Amino acid sequence: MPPKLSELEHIKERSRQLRGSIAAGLADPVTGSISEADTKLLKFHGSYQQDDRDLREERRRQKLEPLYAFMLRARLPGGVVTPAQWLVFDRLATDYASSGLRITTRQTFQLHGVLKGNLKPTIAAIHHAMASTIAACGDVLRNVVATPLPEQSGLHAQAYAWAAKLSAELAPQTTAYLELWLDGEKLVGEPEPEPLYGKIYLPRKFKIGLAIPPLNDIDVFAQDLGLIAIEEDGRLAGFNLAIGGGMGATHGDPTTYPRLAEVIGFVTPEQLRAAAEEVIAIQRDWGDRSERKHARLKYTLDHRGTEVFKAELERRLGFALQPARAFRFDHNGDRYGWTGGEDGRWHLTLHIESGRLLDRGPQRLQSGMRELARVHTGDFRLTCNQNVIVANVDADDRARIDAIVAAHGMDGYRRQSGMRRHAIACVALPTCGLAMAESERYLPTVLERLEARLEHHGLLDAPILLRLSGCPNGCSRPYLGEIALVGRAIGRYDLRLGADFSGQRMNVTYRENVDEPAILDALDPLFAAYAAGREPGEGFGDFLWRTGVLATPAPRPERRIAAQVPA
Ligand code: SRM
Ligand code: SF4
Repeated sequence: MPPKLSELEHIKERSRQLRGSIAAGLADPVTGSISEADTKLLKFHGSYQQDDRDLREERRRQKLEPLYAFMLRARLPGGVVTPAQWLVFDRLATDYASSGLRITTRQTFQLHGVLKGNLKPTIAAIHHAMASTIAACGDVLRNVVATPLPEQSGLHAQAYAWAAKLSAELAPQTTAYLELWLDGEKLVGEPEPEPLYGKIYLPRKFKIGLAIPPLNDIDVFAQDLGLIAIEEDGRLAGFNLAIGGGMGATHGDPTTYPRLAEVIGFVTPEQLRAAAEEVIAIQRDWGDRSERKHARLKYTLDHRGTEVFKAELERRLGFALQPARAFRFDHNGDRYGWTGGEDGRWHLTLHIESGRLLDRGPQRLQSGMRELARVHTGDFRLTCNQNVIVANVDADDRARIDAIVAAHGMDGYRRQSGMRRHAIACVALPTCGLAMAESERYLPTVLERLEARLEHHGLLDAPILLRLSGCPNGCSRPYLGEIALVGRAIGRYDLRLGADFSGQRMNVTYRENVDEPAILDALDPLFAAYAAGREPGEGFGDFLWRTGVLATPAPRPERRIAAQVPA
């Protein structure tokens, strides 16, 4: 007997291609929310219903409904934003959102706290700015990420073009989006067919990311489908395919785990579109639709076997993948400050703590970016590390850009500790419904305390990857942090250590369910040892393995190392 489908599969099937009763729910003035089933469908349109968790208890006592509001996420392939688009997002954040603009770990913007009645004008404005929110969430191909730093301008332009193409061509086709948000014609009769997704879409979200070695700034091995661009003789020869990455896990459930993608072969640019589509299609057909916890591609692969999956892919494609080509990643994370491109243009990477663009004290990040957008003639790139690149600046404009940056307190990257520059925290409380502990709001405090210890050991400048997540879902890709805190409960975290600095080795649990004093006490002697015993250029994570601090091999698949083809 086939396994029982999860309830969400039925909701999708009944939804008439993602319509459900969303229109009626939006029009209902009695509540700030929409129905439970519609909240699931709304995700495919780029929005999550949330409520302010700081106010939950108080409102319950006052017998008020929770303070419902919506998070809205844009689809911005490759994280490229024009100055005109920036100004639209900035205005929407000012008019409708509760906490500024938020750059996400997948190179896009989120707005939080959008009230139900403001969803439609916000989505419409994003559409008119030539962007979208369709499929930014939901069981579909999500925002396609790509290395944003356009130093190798020719190669980068091609990589970006591929991200945009895959994003556009593999997006859902439903006209429900036009109908609901853009006053498109109402559907009469049967919904239009969805050639790739069918009536029930994918079993789960699906993520594609494209990296150009030696920079793994998008964490390519955390993607369901990672594309590693291969350059030969100065041109894009094609892509290695890496499949089955994913970070999510559930505490106490060993059947769920983070996993790095495995390299299975190479395709030419002409073969890429078909290969990506077929990987998605096999996952559509083979993925687990009975248990959402096991529905990502990584579980399909571990259940069926990667070789079996690859054989099916080659059968559907009608050609064999070529052997993977050599590649080498040097590091992940972003590099700050100015870098020059091959074409003589300049790019300035700015550090945005947790990606939150707000005006707070001397750091006026939202206003500063608005000023930059008013004068900048190039474009902006959002990074997967929640930062922003002011890209394609003429040499003559550098001084003017620097002045705006300094006037708004955005030049902190020049002075920050190595750890601060490489820290990522997920959103967590108060908006994330799944958060078990603080993350973004805790980052400033924990960084200060860690920096005090690092300074004591003379390590303030040491680049160390710190990642915080408010729960094990792993939105900051914490399993790829040299140090990671993964939330368990308010004030309590798993302390994980030992990832490398290039996104190719995951960390392992070092202390389970500990509070801040225990975290600092555990780290302090390790910092001391690292300061005294590190080899030139050796990362903190590598040092912990070399010196035997992390000696016990973790059970599969925690230490699975992405199959790297040595260069
Ligand atoms: Fe995530 C769910 C925020 C990147 C794995 N993620 C959520 C939700 C929507 C909570 C929910 O389902 O109710 C969070 C909304 C919080 C809020 O209030 O804004 C949320 N995820 C985020 C963002 C905003 C984190 C950030 O601080 O930037 C990132 C938005 C990305 C985007 O623009 O599309 C974000 N999430 C990620 C990543 C990182 C990545 O993709 O590179 C991961 C790990 C990679 C992966 O997918 O495996 C990630 N998010 C999850 C999961 C676990 C999925 C799983 O397979 O188990 C969930 C929970 C779920 O889907 O059930 C989740
Ligand atoms: Fe929320 Fe957990 Fe993702 Fe953080 S890691 S944003 S707490 S789902």
